[in-house]
Amino acid sequence: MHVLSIAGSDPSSGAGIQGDLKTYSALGVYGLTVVTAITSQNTLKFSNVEEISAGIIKDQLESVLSDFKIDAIKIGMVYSSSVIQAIYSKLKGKKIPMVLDPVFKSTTGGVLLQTDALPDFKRMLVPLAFVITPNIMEAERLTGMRIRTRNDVRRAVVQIQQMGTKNVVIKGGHLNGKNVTDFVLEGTRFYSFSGKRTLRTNHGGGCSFSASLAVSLAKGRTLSDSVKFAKEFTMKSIKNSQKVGKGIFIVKVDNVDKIEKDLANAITDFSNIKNVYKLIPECQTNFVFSKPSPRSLGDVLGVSGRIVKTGETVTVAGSLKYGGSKHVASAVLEMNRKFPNIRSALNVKYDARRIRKGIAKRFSVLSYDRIVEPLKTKTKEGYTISWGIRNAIKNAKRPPDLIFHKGDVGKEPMILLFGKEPKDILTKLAKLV
Ligand code: PXL
Repeated sequence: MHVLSIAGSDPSSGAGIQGDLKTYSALGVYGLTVVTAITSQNTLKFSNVEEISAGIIKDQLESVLSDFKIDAIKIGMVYSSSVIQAIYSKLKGKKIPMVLDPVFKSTTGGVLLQTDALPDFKRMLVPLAFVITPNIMEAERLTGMRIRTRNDVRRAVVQIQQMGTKNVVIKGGHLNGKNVTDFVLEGTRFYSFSGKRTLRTNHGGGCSFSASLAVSLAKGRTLSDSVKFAKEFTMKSIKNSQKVGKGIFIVKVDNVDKIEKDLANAITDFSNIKNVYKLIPECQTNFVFSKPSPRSLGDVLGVSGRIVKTGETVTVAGSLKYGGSKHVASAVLEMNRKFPNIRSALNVKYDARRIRKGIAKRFSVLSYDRIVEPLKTKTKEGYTISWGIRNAIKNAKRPPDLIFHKGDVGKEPMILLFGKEPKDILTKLAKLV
């Protein structure tokens, strides 16, 4: 998964390009960057800024757009009309979901958008955006309205949407109240999310919100799920913010879901194995990781569209979802009942040489025979694998590393690898190939 940030450089690494990259790493996606301006600032003061020329902005965009499949774009600090026009010329007509974060002023007071650039910002960038994410002050500048009440917000989101964006999120942190409410206009639906206020002036919160929102949209989640996710991610990063320099605190981003981060990293490593396509069976591959003590498929994270063979490479089709896998996840559920430490599994193409290698490496190797499966489970979709695993481990004293079966009429033989975490499975796999 690749997410592109078009934003300014912040040498204190709390916000801007550097902050975005930290968010992308924390969430297990690959971050690409196009730098629009270089600021000089620290946690005490904003001292200077210089924009990047339109030519180099277009070249940077060309470089990333021509090489990578980009799943979402976040636009942050754009500073000048010339930068805005360069971005617009390369992105207009592109069908990539864009999150536009209107950053006008830094936490320490620096100018991040020149006053005379606001009309081009509204005219060119807002219509490109799938969603725009102003805070109250930024929404006031975009609309020219004073925003103090929920009713004001309601009028402002409509006015901003009329500038051409599909959806609007107004971050309500600067409105008075015990709670912080974020407001969403999704198409014609207006709704809000409230959460406890974290009282701490911080640097980087806005960027971590828009960057994590872009990640979630890249993964194919709905806008409302993505806003909820970004809000939780950002609240946590503000709560964990640290005094790194002498002035204001800098947010500390961390993945809300370590299970997802570990699985996403392992899938990236799996996809990069040399000749990995030879490991993919006809029914394709899934790689799953469950929560501790899973009760149902909904507790097991997997790839919703599987990892599929595409010529001599593989493609991760779909996104990581709890409940995203049926078969491999059923195997983990069954295994976990007897061996609670085992929470991850991967299926790969059957090859007798791989079984022999596993045995030679002293793996615990078990198998089951689909031919002797009772009709009762055979005819129930999704039950075969649970039956098979249950049978294979019936007399096992220690958890198996590998379980295989040799198929049945019309059923492909298969190897399943098991481990405590996804990275254990990759270690085992490396010994088989
Ligand atoms: O948080 C907004 C922001 C974005 N980009 C850069 C910044 C800031 C805030 O200081 O410096 C480069």
